[in-house]
Amino acid sequence: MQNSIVDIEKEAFQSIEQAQDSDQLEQLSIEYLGRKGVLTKFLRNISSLPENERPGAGKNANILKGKLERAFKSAFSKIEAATDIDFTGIDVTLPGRPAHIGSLHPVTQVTKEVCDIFLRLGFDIAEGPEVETDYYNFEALNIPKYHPARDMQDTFYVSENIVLRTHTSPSQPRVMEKTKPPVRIIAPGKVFRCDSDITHTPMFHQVEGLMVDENISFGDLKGILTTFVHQFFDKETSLRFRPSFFPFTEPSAEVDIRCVMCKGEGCRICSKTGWLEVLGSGMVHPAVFENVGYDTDKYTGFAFGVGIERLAMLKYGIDDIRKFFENDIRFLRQF
Ligand code: 2NL
Repeated sequence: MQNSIVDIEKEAFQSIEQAQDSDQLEQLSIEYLGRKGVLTKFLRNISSLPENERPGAGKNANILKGKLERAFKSAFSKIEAATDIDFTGIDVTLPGRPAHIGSLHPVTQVTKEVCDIFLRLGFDIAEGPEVETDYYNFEALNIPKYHPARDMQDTFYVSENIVLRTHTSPSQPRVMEKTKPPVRIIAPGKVFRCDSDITHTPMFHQVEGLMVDENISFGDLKGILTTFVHQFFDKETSLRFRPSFFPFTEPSAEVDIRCVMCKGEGCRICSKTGWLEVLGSGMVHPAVFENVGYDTDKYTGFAFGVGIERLAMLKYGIDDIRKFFENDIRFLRQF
């Protein structure tokens, strides 16, 4: 009987070693450790041994039982690991899966393009908070208390004196308060208005610009904005400066460009006028300079604002502003 436990051990370990897969191992484990297994039978037969052999045989059989349990466990995990790295199913001659390379959102691309043009002209970038005080969003810019733009119908109010900025202009008095002229800055970013239809989304993007120094004239405004339009669209694009009104500039001018679609013939895009409105601009109102402590006898300046989505729509021929914010990958992949 003592011999036979040694035989069982030898045989079992040999079989475990030779097992090819987990099914064979499973079978073996039933054969040795199962209810009717070799080891179970051996333990049951112990009572038929001479009395003095019984304790030793029982102990040895139980030791072997533990050994086999551990051996099966490790053999199972070895086989499992080997099956995991089974390279036989891979056809190395197949072409690789293409990596989908993302791209910048068209609004981001156009913002960068506009900023790059002004950076080359010597402007710095000024950024400010999207949640702004009533003071910087309206008061500092000479927008009077009962101006329609301050209405709750048009502006998102966070509290009585805090709004979601309706333009990026507030970044500019923030800079002027801290910096003496000359100042040449552009303020890109998100702006918010209570408005939503084919041409308006409650959030959109703007770039505003400001240039302040001694002797800055309307001629500088025309020169800089003409350079900008020629670089952004093309050198052949004509511009038209049309009188307008903004509370923060005087005089003010709307800047139109020759229609990029019909070149002035008149089409759906330009409502048959041959012109497209692209920028608002003007000479900074002296009240704005007084608010930031600039000497209005010494300094003059011009400012302008441009909508990024509108520029992108004109450049790429996009007809609905809402496409920018639907996150439709088929639309975004085109840029
Ligand atoms: C538009 C009009 C404009 C400005 C923005 C500005 C900023 C300061 C002082 C004076 Cl700090 N003006 N910004 C001036 C004229 C027009 O934007 O139609 N934007 C899309």
